[in-house]
Amino acid sequence: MTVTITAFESSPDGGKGLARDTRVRWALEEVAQPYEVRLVSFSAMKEPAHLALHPFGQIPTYEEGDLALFETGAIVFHIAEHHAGLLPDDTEDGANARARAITWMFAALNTVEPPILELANAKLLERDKSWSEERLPLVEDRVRDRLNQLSARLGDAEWLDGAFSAGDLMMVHVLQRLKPSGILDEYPNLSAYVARGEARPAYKRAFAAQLALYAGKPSG
Ligand code: GTB
Repeated sequence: MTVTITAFESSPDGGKGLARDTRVRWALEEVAQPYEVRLVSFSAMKEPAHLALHPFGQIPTYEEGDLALFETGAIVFHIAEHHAGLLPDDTEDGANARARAITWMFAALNTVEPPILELANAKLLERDKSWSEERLPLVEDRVRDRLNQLSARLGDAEWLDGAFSAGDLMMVHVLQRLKPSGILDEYPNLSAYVARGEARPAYKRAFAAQLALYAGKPSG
């Protein structure tokens, strides 16, 4: 059945892979599933047709036959559950490892991503406020608190828990958002972890696909 995802018609990052359709593309590439992309403008995202798919008027969405999903966590989990390659097998031996990989997906989205988004918003939306300069170091330190903990857990391991999983996919994409801040460079093992994710052929294909849409075009 054809899978169709939505992405920005015009991406604010000009194709640096930071918009969240990249993590869905990456998951589909990891499990070798073809997909189509429907591009949506910022105004179309807030119109009834798109709101029926995504109640918050965002991208990405995922359609497959009768199924329509939103939220990248749910979408990547769905892909991982239905195709081999992103989660350990649900066998007696693999069940615990599978549960731990899913835990890392939630940790990426619920524990690591929020302070990173807070930093992105502080830089993007609050720079002109009188209190911005005073607040920014506090927000940056909240990111560092999480990265200190994540870095300690990862240590010199290749991936978060054994083989590469949907948990790593999600964590790497969440951490990428920090690159412009320079904070990731303070953590050599996390920088190397992100680089390992980016070196995966599936990631490269996903990145190239979104770059091909936006490179050289004015960002929206
Ligand atoms: N929790 C949702 C999920 O994980 O699916 C969040 C989805 C979301 O934030 N979507 C954003 C969106 O549609 C695009 S990815 N925004 C439009 C809106 O809310 O009106 C966020 C994003 C956008 C741009 C960059 N960038 O240019 O660097 C990075 C990330």
